[in-house]
Amino acid sequence: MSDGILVIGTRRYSSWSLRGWLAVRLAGLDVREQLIPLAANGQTAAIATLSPNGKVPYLEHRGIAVWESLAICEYCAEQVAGLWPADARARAYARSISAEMHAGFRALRQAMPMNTGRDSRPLAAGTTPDIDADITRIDAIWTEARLDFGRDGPFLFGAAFGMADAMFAPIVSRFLSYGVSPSPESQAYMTAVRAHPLVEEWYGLASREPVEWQQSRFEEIG
Ligand SMILES: N[C@@H](CCC(=O)N[C@@H](CS)C(=O)NCC(=O)O)C(=O)O
Repeated sequence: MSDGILVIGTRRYSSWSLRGWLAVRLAGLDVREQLIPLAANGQTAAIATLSPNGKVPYLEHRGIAVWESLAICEYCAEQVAGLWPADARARAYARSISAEMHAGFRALRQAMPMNTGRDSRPLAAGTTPDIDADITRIDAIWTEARLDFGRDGPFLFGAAFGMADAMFAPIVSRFLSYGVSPSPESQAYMTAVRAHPLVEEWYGLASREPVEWQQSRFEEIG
């Protein structure tokens, strides 16, 4: 018998689910996964009956309910040590960029929705100044974190893939599938994130989802 349940949406598209799922797996929580295919209108009725905010990811662990991906990351980081950096300055930076991710980059997220099955190609319509500003800021975050805190490994804070990496993993996915080419430092980071076993597992599971779950609003982006 497991300790609870993690509710997620279609793996191919649900970037917030990926963040919550990575957090839960990094913490090693023993929870059952319930996957609810996302509805084309963005208001999936079955999610509304389970999750307080009507969105995924949603976690119930030992009777405790947690929603919002960043809150799930914090809850998971309370369960095992090491998922935020040990050093206070690095930890403050990791939390700040994770909160910035949770709250922002709207132009990029809207124009380039996560689609793990998309063949890598730039947006046919090109980018806008707002999208470019998001890309520039993310590139700066990754580069600064890698150079300041991450020198002993391939991830933002070094050798261990942690909560900040979980928060940015869907951005890595977007950059890869929409042909975004940031700095060489950021590109090396993207390669490392994509190759992480948990990210690889997510992509593998996503690739085996029924084709009926695919949505034209995501698949037909040029
Ligand atoms: N701020 C929320 C965002 C969660 C979110 O928007 N999830 C989307 C899927 S990626 C969702 O559940 N949408 C409702 C739906 O598609 O029915 C979080 O961080 O968890």
